Amino acid sequence: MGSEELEAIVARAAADFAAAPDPAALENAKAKVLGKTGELAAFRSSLGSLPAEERKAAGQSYNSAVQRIENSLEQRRKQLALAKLESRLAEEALDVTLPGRGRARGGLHPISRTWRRIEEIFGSIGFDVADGPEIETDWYNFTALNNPENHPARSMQDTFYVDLKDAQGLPLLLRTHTSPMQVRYARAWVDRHRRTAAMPPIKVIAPGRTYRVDSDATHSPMFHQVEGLWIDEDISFADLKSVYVDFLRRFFESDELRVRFRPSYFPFTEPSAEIDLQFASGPLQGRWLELSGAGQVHPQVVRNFGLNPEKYIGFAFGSGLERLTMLRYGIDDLRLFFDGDLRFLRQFA
Ligand code: FA5
Repeated sequence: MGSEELEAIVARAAADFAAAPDPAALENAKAKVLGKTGELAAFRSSLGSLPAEERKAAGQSYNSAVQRIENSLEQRRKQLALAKLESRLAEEALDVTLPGRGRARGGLHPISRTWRRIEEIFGSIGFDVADGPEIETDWYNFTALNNPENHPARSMQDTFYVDLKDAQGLPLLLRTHTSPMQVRYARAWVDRHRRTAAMPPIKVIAPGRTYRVDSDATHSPMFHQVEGLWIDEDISFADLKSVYVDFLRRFFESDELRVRFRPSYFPFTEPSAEIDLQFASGPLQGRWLELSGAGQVHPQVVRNFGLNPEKYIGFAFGSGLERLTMLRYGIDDLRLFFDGDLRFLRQFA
C-alpha cells in the first residue's frame, strides 16, 4: 500500500466522519478505518515485511495518517455533542419572563369585606379601632359586665371553656361576645388619662371573633361581632339611634332601610334594645333579622370602667358581622361563610 492510498484513506475517513449524522454512525465509521480489521490494519501489518530502509518512512506516514484521522474523528465528535446540546436547549427552552400558568387571583372573604367596611365607616366619624383577646377571663366576659352569677350564658352549654384557670381560679373561656372589650378599652383609657382633669370621650369599636355553643342557619359556634362604645358626659340613647342608623345607611348604601329598635334586656345596659333589619331582597325578602344588641351602658359597668356613673354616660352596641353580611348580599344561610366553597366565595372576589 503506497502513500497515495494512505492519503485516500485519510480523505475518505474525513468524509465519512463528516457525513455521520450521530455518534453511533461516527463510531461505525471509526471502526471501518481504525478497527482491528479496518482499512489501516492491513497497512500496519505490511510494515513489518518492508525493507529496513523503507520501514521508517512508511511508519511515519502511517502514524501521521492515524493522527490526522483521529483529529478529524475528535473534531466530529465535538461537533455532534455540541449539536445535541443545542437541540436540547432549543427543545427545553423556557421563557422565564412569562407569568405562571393558571395563577388565580385571590379575593377578600365577604366577612372581611364587612369588617373593613365597618372600620372605614366608624373611623370616618372618629371611632378608634381596638383589638383584644379571644380567650377571656370570667371577670371580663361576665362579672365586669354586671352579668349575674347564675346567668345562663355562664353555663357549660352556652360557653366554650378552656382547660386553664385565671388568677381567681376560674376557668378561662372563649369570649361569648366582644363586650369585654368595653371594659378592657375603657379601663386602659381611664388609666392613661388618670391625671387629666377633663377625661376625653371614649369612642371605640372592637371587631373580632366570638364563640358560643350555637349552630343553625343563623347561628354558628364561631362568629364575628363588632362592639361599639361611646362614653362622655352627655351621650344619650338618641345618639345611639342616630349613630347606628347612620352607620346602617352607609353600610347598606340606602336611605330606605327598615330598622327596628326592639326593647330587650342585657345586664350591662339599661335601657336595652335589640336592633333588627328587614331583608330587602333575596330568598328572605321581607323577613326581619336581629343584627345587634345595644343600650345605654349600665351605671355598674361605668363604675367598672373606673368612672363615676353620676358624671359619665353613654351607649354600647354589639352587632353580628355574619348577620350584616347576610342582609347586605341576601344570603339565607350563614354556614355558607365557613364552608370554604369557592363557587360561593368567588361571587365576592
Ligand atoms: C350580645 O352579644 C351583647 N354583647 C350585645 C350588646 C353589646 C348589647 C353592647 C348591649 C350593649 P347578643 O347575644 O344578642 O348580644 O348578640 C349580638 C349579635 O350577635 C346578635 O344580634 C347577632 O347578630 C350576633 N350573634 C349572636 N349569636 C350568634 C351566633 N351564634 N352566630 C352568628 N351571629 C350571632
